[in-house]
Amino acid sequence: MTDLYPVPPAWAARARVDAAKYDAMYAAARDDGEAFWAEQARARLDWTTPFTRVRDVSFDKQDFRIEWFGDGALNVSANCLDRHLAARGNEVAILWEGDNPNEQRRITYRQLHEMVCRMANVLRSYGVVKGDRVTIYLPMIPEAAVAMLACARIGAIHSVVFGGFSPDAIAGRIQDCDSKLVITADEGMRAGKAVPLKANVDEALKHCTSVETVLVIARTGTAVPMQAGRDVAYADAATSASISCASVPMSAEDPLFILYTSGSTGKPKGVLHTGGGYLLWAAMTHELVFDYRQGEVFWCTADVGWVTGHSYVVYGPLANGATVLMFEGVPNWPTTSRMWEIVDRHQVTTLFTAPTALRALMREGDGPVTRTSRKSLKLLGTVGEPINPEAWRWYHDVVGEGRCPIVDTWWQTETGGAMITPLPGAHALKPGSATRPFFGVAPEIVDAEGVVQHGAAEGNLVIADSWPGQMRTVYGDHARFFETYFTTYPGKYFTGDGARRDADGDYWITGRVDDVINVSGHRMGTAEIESALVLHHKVAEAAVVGMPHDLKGQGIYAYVTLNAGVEATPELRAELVKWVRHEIGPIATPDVIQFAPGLPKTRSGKIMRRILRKIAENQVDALGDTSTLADPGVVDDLVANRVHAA
Ligand code: 6R9
Repeated sequence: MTDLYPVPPAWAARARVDAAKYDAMYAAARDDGEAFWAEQARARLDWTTPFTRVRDVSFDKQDFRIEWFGDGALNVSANCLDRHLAARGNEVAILWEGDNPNEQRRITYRQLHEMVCRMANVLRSYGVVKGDRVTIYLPMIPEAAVAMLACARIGAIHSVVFGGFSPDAIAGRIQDCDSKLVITADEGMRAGKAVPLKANVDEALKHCTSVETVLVIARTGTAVPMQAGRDVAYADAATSASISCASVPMSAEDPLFILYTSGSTGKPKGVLHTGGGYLLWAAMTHELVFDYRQGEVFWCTADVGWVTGHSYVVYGPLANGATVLMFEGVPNWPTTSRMWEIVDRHQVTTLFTAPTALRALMREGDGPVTRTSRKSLKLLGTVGEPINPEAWRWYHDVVGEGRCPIVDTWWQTETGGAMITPLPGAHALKPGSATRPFFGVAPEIVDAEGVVQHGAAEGNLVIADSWPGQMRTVYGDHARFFETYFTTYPGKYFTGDGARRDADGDYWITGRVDDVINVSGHRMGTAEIESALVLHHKVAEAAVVGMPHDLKGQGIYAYVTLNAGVEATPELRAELVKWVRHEIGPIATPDVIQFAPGLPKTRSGKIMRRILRKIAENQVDALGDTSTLADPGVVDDLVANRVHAA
């Protein structure tokens, strides 16, 4: 039997959306989407040119297009800043806490506006114009938000690269979109250790020809090598820059940003979002999913290098004039109470974090939590991976003392914002279920052939129609966009996730059904890790699959075939782990490397990952039919030499 946590009566009474209103709004968005979205877009955003067309969408190959509010114009930065100045200019936009708990900054909307205008002027002075790409490689400091909004202000397209990525990963992301300018910092700080951001950029740029300028923000103040003619200390450039900068009106369908994310094949793809529909989705979901009220302190722990940081640290909250908490450090440093101390220090009302962080903190016991107050909290949220019911209950009972509903938000880089999620005043909660679709979201469960399943069912999750926050293309490869998302089940957007719908109509996400693994809430393509491994001169072939992992959700299990004559040693195993960290970044660290003389292949040479997955999961009795393999004998060796994770 599933636990059911009904809507607390106080929430039903005060929330923006209660059960009846959810039903009415869901029906309105479904039955007359044009009117529903026109009203939302007018009410929530300021347009410099009002739109007359609401949507123009076809998921079919012949006339494939996705356009929302296409003849309207607006500026995203003006929507996040300028329009709040009159009423809320002196209220705090960003409350920042550094890695070091003694470092705090409070930035009002007026100050943020000035910082953004100044940086926008600096970007302009280095020749950045509308449509240019700017890569942002920064730690979690307010300047990361400033940089994003400065790009948006002048119509440049930002591509934020997570500060944990390696020089090679940065280089690939710069080359793919031909960035003209990079914004970075001397160093970042995490758990008391410096991260050499500028040095990583220097290394990356050895392989990039498009970059003309590198702006370096002084985070730690350490001296870093500066290349004459290319590198500029941001502080120097900013002193002479004006704090006023008119925002450029942009078509609603002009690109706002590119964010690279892993898929099942090839290199990470540049997910492209445009200004109008994306901002509407981020703002509306932020307000309604979290029932945000003016004056509350909203804390999303995601790094701005991920989509969650884009939508719920920067764009959604700032479009709503919210106060966001931005945290530079990690949840368990200097103490395992750090998260809860931050909640108390800044009177956080809403905490939005990832199951992997909760599992790690849960392991420390209740003490680090219960020695803090947490009275300010009213709502909790999770995102990034399925949450196991045990972690859900701990979050609910211990962190939230049973007072705070949990919104388990399912969505993707591609969707722009939350898609399937409870609304706290409307939906009874079930630990592990993302419950119901947001307004305008039409989820369907289909079988392998694409047949729509009704009632209680399990299968693949597709979305049958467009929503404003949907990605518009893969940067530079529109064919890949169509191919990746709209060909598996023609006429529908395929999420890559599996899901179950229970008899009440609630959705349970069961995880990826493609070759994407979810490590600590971070998406990794198995293909990316495989290509990193085979780059090593001793490796002939590699196959990577996910394995269950108590803390990370999924771990990385790599099968490696060495070149002839190379000896399989523990040293080589350690070297390969280091190699992958170096090629991609620490988040791609393999948990297990198993040396395999051969991989299970079909006669046509295709690796049968199903078998490799089962071995990694230690389900060696459930390997299924292996008779179609070219050499069934390899399986025995793989099973006999299975490596147990440390
Ligand atoms: C926002 C974000 C997307 C993938 C997605 C799914 C998994 C995200 C989830 C969840 C179960 C949730 N995922 N939220 N699975 N329950 N609440 O995480 O974007 O990095 O693109 O990852 O994450 O598998 O397909 P992204």
